[in-house]
Amino acid sequence: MGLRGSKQPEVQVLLLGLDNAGKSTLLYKLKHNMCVSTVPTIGFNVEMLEARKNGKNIALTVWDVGGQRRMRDHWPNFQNNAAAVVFVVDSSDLQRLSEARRELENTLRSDQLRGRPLVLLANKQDVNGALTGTEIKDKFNLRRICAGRDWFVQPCSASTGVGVEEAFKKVVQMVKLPSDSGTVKENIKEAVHHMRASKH
Ligand SMILES: Nc1nc2c(ncn2[C@@H]2O[C@H](COP(=O)(O)OP(=O)(O)OP(=O)(O)O)[C@@H](O)[C@H]2O)c(=O)[nH]1
Ligand SMILES: [Mg+2]
Repeated sequence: MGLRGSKQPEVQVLLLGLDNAGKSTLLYKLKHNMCVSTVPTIGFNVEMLEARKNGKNIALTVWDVGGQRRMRDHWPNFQNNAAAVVFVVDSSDLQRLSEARRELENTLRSDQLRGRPLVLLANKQDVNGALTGTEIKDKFNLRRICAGRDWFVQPCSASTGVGVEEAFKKVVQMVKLPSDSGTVKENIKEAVHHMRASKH
């Protein structure tokens, strides 16, 4: 059972990317259809979103983990049970593209994420000079680094909402329903435990 006691299938989606990429903005746009003003995430945010897949209602638990360098050490703690990865890139921050690519490559090397689909969001398309989805795909060499998994690149703007719904639909389409992935409450407890433990 999930947080609300529902019996609908539940999948965990991991939202990753460098700090300032727009992950939290995207999460709240999806959840409330609002552009909320965010602060850098220390720790994580988690929200449940509902969708329909194969004629069933499903719940997507979306984990938005802080992207600052010191937060990235915690990313592996969230990979267990992740059915899909959404990696958000600030397409207008050309100086940090190689850093973003490195972090994505590291993430995709994880055994726990083997074969999990990837949706790469080329975010901040509303900013002048932002690279297109195709340019990001080529710069990240996605065809090579995503061998063995389904992947898709979606240009979007988490601020304006353009492309956000399409991204969500793509995640729902690509994700596989789990047989059993534990409960959200257990997973939150586990994530908090890992973060507390790492402070000592
Ligand atoms: N122009 C523009 N700004 C955006 C967009 N998405 C997010 N931002 C801005 O980028 C900044 C960072 O957004 P966040 O959503 O907090 O970034 P984050 O990825 O959650 O960052 P961390 O929590 O540090 O990992 C904020 O000022 C947002 O308003 C977008 O699509 N376009
Ligand atoms: Mg954030």
